[in-house]
Amino acid sequence: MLRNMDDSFDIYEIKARQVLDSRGNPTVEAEVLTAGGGYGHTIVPSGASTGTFEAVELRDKKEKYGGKSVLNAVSNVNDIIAQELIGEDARNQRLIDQIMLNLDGTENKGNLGANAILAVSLAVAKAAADTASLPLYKYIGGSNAYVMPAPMMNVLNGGQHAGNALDFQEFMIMPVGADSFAEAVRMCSETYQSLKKVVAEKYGKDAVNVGDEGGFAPPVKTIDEALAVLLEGVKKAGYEDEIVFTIDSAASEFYDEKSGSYMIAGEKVSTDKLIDIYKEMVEQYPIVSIEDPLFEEDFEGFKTATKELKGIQIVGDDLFVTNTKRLKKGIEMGAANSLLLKVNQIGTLSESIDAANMAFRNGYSLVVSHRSGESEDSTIADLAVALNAGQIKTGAPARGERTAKYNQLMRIEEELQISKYAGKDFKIPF
Ligand code: 2PG
Ligand code: MG
Repeated sequence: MLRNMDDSFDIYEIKARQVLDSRGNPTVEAEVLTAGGGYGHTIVPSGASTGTFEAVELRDKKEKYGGKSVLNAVSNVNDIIAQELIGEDARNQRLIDQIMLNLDGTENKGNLGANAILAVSLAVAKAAADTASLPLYKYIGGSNAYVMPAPMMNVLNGGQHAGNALDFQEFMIMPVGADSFAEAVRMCSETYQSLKKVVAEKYGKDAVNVGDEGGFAPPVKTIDEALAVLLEGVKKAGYEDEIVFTIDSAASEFYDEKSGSYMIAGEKVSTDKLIDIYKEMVEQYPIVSIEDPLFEEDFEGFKTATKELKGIQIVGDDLFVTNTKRLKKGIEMGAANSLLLKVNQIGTLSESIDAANMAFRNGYSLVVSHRSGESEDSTIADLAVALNAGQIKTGAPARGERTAKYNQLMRIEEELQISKYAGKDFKIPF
C-alpha cells in the first residue's frame, strides 16, 4: 500500500486516566501523541443540570467516589479505542470520530461512554494541531477571518448550581459596549467586584460565597430580586449602557411533570404564565437572551416563546443537547433561535461542528458553553473562535476553571491582532 508521504500525523499513543473536575468529582483525561511528536491533552467536563437526551456520561456506580468514578470509561480508552486508532492519521478527525461511533454502536454512546469518546476526539484534534504547529483555533477554523465571541459571564447563581432558593439557574452579563474581548473581560470583572459589594451590603458577608460557576449565590427569594441586585451591581460599576443581561432558566429543573406546571418560589405556574413573566422581565430589565425558558420536551412551548418574545434570543440547551436531530426538529418548527453548544452533550468534535453549521445555515445564533463541572482545560475557548460562534458562556470572571477559558481568549485576541469583537453592537439576527 502507498503510504502517505507524511507519517508525522499518525497517532502513536493514546492514554487516559481519571482526574478531578472543579466540583471534586472524577472525570476522564486523555493524552494523544503523534509520530511527529505532536501532543494533545484534554479533560472532559460534566454537567449538573443535564438534559435527558444528552449522550451518556459513563460512571462506574461502585462504592468509590460515591459511585462517580470513571474507571470504565478510562479503560474503554486505553484498552478499546486506543487499539483501533493507533496508526490513524490524526488529521482525519471525521474518520476517527466515526470509528469510535462504530465501536460504540449505540445511539447515545452508552457503551464506551461519551466521556471516553470526547476525551479522545478533542485530544486527537489538539495533537494534530500541535503536529502542524498551529494553534487549535486555526487548525479547526482554517483561514477564517475570526471574530472574538461576546462573553456571557454568570455572576449570580441559582438552581442546581447553588444552595439558595433562586429558581432560575444563571444570571449573566454581556458587555455590548466593549471594543475588544479584553475590554469585555475588564467590564465583567469590575462589575463582578461591584456586585460583590452590593451583595455583601444587602445580605451580609457570608452571602458572597460563590456557586459552582463562580457567581455569587446570595439568599435572594425571587427572580425579580436577583435581577434588581444584578442591575445595582452593573450601575455601581458604571456600565449601565455597556452591559446587557442574559438568563439561563434551566426550566427542566423546576418543571413538575405531574401537574404540567413550573414551580416558582413555591407556586405552580403554567407555561403561558411563565412566558408572561419573561415578557415582564424583558420589559423591565436589559435582557437580550433567555436559555431553556421552558422544559426540555416542550418544542411547542419554545415555538410560542420564540414568537412572543420577539427580538429576544431564545437558546436551546437541554432542548437540543447539541444534537442535529433535535436541532433539525426545532428549526423546522421555529422553536428557539439559538443553539447552545456543549461538546460533551454529543461526544465528538465532528458532531459538535455539524450542529454549529446546521445552526448557522438556518439563521440560528450559536453560544459555545462550558459545563458546571469544569477543569483547567480551555479547549472551548479555541472552539468558540474557530467556529466564529459570536458568543461564549463559561462562568464568572473568577475561579481557575472559568478564567482558564477567558484568559485563553485574551491570548488568542492578542495573537490575532485584527479580530473583531462580536459583542460590539450585538444584534440578534432575527
Ligand atoms: C447549563 C450548564 C452550564 P450544567 O445549564 O447551561 O452553565 O449547566 O453544566 O450543570 O448543565
Ligand atoms: Mg443551560
